[in-house]
Amino acid sequence: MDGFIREFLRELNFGQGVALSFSSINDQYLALARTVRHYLMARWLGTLRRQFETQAKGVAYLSAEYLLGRQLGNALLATGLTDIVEEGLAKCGIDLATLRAQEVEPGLGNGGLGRLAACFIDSLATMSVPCVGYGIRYEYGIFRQTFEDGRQVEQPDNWLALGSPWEFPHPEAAQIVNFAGHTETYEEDGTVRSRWIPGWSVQAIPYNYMVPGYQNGRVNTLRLWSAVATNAFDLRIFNSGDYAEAVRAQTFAENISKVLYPEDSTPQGKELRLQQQYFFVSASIHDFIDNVLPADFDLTHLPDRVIFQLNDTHPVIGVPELMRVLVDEKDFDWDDAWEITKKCFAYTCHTLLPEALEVWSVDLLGRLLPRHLEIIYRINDEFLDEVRERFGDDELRIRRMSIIAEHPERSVRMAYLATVAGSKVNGVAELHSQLLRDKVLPDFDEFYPGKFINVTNGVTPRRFIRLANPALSELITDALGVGWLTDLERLRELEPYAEDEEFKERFRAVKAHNKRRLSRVLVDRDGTSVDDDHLLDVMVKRLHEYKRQTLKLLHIVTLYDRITSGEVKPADIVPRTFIFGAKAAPGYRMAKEIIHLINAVGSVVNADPAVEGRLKVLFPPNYNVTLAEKVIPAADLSEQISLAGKEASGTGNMKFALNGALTIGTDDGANIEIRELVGDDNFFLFGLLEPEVEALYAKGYVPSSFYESDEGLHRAIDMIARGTFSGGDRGVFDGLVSNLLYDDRFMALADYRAYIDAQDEVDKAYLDEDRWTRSAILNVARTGFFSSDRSMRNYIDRIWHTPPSF
Ligand code: KOT
Repeated sequence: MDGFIREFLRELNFGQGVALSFSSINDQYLALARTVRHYLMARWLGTLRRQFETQAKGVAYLSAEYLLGRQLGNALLATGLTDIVEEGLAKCGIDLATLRAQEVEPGLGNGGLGRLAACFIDSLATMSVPCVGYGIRYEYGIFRQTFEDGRQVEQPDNWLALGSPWEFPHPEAAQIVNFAGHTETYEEDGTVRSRWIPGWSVQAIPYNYMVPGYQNGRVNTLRLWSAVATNAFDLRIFNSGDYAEAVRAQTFAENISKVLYPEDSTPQGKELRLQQQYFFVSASIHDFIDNVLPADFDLTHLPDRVIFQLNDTHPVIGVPELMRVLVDEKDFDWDDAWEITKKCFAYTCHTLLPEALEVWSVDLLGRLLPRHLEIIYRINDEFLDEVRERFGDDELRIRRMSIIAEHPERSVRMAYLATVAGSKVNGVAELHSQLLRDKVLPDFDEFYPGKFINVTNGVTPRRFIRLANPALSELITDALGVGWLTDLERLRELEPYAEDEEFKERFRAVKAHNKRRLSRVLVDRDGTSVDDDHLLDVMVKRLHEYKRQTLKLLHIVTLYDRITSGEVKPADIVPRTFIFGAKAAPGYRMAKEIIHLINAVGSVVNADPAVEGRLKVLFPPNYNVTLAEKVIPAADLSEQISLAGKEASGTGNMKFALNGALTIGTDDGANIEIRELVGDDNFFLFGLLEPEVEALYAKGYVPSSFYESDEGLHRAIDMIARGTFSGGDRGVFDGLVSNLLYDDRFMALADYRAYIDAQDEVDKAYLDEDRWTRSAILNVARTGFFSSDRSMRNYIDRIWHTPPSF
């Protein structure tokens, strides 16, 4: 420990340039972070050296998003230094928790997709599998959400402002990324070839981040790219003397990595977004070839050294990029290049929503990446020839399967390109993978037998159990001993403890402790709190109509109606605190109205003395990974209520179950697998099944008919429409109410009654404390399957074939 104190003080004095007695919390945090990263450095260098020596095959995970969460706690856990550091700091009069709270989390993702990438790289490091994560170092991550009069307001997330001790810039390893210009043909050895004359370029500067394995001496790398103007820009400008133009050009280049697009599952097709995608993918592929492979490497063997995993379609432009590198830069024959490329990519699809499937207009793509468009056309021509060979001139089928869509405008279907190029295509939960094959890409499934597989998502137990829930972790370790954190199926051994009175008592104490901890956090950040004796009912996820936050609201309004109408006495209802956490895409109007309504209902319900404090609605702004780590361990009830067939998987659902919350959920995404594992008695299922949803759409869904025929629903909607939550103003939520009554694309009204009935069952179950605790323990014991270590094992065995390399 003395060694630690010495190093910490040295960082503070010589790194930060301040004496302990004059240092700010931020000084102390930065010095501590740098001290901890010193401990990881030898392991990092060792990992890189061994990787180079063994030349083992590795994963290059390509993702436009990484939602990492805070780094300090995870680094301490990985190194096993937490206790030493805590004691050492205490000797200096410093509280470790205060320094941990100083860290601003890198919010370089929107939600599930970005968080999944972070869980996956954690698991790969912990399993000693070679992996480089590639992405973008956004200067501004996901916006900081505030509320003004209950409405969402977005503030810039300046996460780098106070210094970023976890990153290592490497300007000397910059890559040049070209854009625009034109192509020209030329003749060489009697063959006509094409080459790209780019119009402009930017530099991609890599920033490396450590990805420490859990106490295994291994540290992998996350490499995020930052855009800066090229020297050519500077020179031209210097010479022209036009300083204003110089600065404008610089800004133009640097805009590429300036800000994360805050759309989740609704790509906007903006040019800057395509620039971002090509920027990081091109830099990453070149980086792998130039810096990871030895100088004399024969790229014919590239598939033996790397698999580029495409995290949804955002990096798919990497397919024509690798073709371009091989054919145009490395002189490969087209067919040979295509054989190599097909083996080097695999594609994960994360959605089914038609509006989330990315397409780029040919016009835009051709302007920004003219050579890539040519390559895509040729890939498509050859692919469609193969289709014709198999199925004859079936024009409808050709049109359906073409990578190029003709309507409403000529465009490139990125999911099709990924499917044609990928060695495997995977969905993220059983139902999702099935629907992907049956509904979204059935022609491709028929054409490529065996290409489509399922790998159900997972979450890292290091962050979401051990770090987020130390009290539960201690209880588990007391029962099972060590080792479960890297072998999560061992949680099964907890099953007998579901009948053990002493264990149950301790389990309840853990929940109560976590609720009080959350309450303190909420008091500090928002001046709100959670009551000890309330059932804590939580819905935290992006705001999206398909996720149906509105259905949750209809439940709350119904309970409120039961009280205010005198139907039930407050004392006779189970007291509940509802917590919402949700950001809406800034341009998504309906989502923003729903946020406004949640806050409006909260204001009225929380302030109404008739409720006698039995219901409470909290909506802490700016839900992020840091808040998730406090909210999830405190929850009793996990709301996973998307319309069946719409949520690809969900990963929040897994985090709640692993932390001993019971789920109320539809038959959707990974909920299905959770329910199969925990058993029907320990899960509150409700709602239409996916085929029933399809049948109802087909028959013609009339939401107002449900409103007409269900009194509770009628009354709840009328309360909103009448202005109960808007000071009597009927106009405020009119758009939302009309949408529910006349459109309701995600069938909230159709599922209302089933949902209310299931919630009434929840109340009954909660009153039986013993039964509830038993179910909660069984949820923990039976959901070890959802470790991202298991997901990674599936990818390794079935897609990547990248064994551990020690
Ligand atoms: C975003 C843009 C385009 C296509 C898909 C997305 C997307 C999907 N973003 N997040 N997702 C979520 O990914 C999670 C991880 O697989 C899933 O658990 C979740 O259901 C998706 O909605």
